Amino acid sequence: MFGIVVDSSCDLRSLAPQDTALAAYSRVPLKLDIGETQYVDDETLDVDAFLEALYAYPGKTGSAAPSPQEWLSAYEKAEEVFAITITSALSGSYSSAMVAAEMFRDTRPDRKIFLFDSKSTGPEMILQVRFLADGIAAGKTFEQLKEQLQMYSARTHLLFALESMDNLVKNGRVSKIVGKLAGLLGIRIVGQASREGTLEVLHKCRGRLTACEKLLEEMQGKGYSGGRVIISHCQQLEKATYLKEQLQKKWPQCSVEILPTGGLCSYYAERGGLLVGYETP
Ligand code: X90
Repeated sequence: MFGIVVDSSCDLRSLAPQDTALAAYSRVPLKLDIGETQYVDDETLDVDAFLEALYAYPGKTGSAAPSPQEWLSAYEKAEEVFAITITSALSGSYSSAMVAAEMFRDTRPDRKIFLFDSKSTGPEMILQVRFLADGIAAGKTFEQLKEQLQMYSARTHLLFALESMDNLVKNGRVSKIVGKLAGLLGIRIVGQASREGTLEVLHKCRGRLTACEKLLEEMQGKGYSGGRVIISHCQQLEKATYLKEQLQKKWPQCSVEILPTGGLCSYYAERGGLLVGYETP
């Protein structure tokens, strides 16, 4: 059995029904802290209630990466394992997954594991999961998939539009100077996951639709031409839908999937945030 293991920064809660028999999909949860209360970012987390509690709380909040033990238990569920993590530039999730991979290789020499740093998060990770699921369905081997995933990831990208960067700044994931930009009323930040897996600001936008227009412009500028798109949104379905419509106007055949952000991406992208994962040829 193949295993696809991600951390909960990947917003996909489960595989498509036709793929569940082909691969065991596990999502290793990060933890979210609002004061003394800890929320486990798994499929049972009520994200809307979590956001309510978050914005009502004046004190310290934060996140924590999964432990190696949690990664290891997920690896154990399959024989040939692909593990994909949130960018190692912003989280300790990859290091934990790496420690676990070493333990897995020691204790299960008969099995296989490939650990991959997505240098990204959210919907770009979903593209990579879908790529693996499609490859498994097509009968590819572990070795083929390992090589092809690395090639594929050069063609996947992540853009985002954020209305606030408070939680990113407070937790030291972006510099205060960068974060200040998003604090101003009505200013939205459009940016991308850089090649190194850091958060890179591209534009400061004012106005309701400008951020969406900028996202579309960026995608085209980077060579988007009708490939697969996945949009995750934090209470921003309207704009996600608008973006989908604009994409389908220009590329009627393109596949655009919309889904809500999980706990981790909701915490950092915040209310109104949009994350866009897309493929280029
Ligand atoms: O280990 C931990 O506690 C988790 C830390 C995660 C920090 C960053 C999460 C970003 C989530 C925000 C916009 C997209 C930024 C993409 C940069 C690669 C989403």
